[in-house]
Amino acid sequence: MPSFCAFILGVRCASPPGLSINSTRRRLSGVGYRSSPRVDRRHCRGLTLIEVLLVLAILVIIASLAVTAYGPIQRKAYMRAAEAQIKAFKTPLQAYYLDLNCYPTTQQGLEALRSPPGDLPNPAKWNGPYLDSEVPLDPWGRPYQYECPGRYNPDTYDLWSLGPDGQNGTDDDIGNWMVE
Ligand SMILES: [Ca+2]
Repeated sequence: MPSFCAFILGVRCASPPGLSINSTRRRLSGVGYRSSPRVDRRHCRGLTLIEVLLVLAILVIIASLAVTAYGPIQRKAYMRAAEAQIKAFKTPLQAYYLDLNCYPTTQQGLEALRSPPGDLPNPAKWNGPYLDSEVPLDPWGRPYQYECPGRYNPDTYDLWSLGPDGQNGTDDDIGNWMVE
């Protein structure tokens, strides 16, 4: 029966002639027996275990390298996706502005693009929804932050993602004042 290491590595670990049943019979009968290099079966078993451990170690190293390389790539892709989403908010917010002559207030938030806020002075001017689907979350699954008037854009609004760390006001925040 091929050993487990042979199965993993595709190497046939053939039983040496000196260890087969037929050769043992021939050895006992003295017929057809030809001396052959002695093979230590314990050596084969020990090598098998080492090979298995080596393969497992290599797989662990490859997996860790893949995770290490994938992390920054995914982070960059998420940040670009957040930038694209923030830019995409600009069109519906401008449409809202054209209808109501103002942007949604901080309290009304981005939900004002989906359903008319209850405190609109003239609800008939609301001609939405201005988004085809629910207000999207950022690539990390958190709501986009919105303030109007903005701290960075006092004449319009600030719209930003908390970024990878999920904390507000840190260096990885992604705001419309950065991407527009
Ligand atoms: Ca942040």
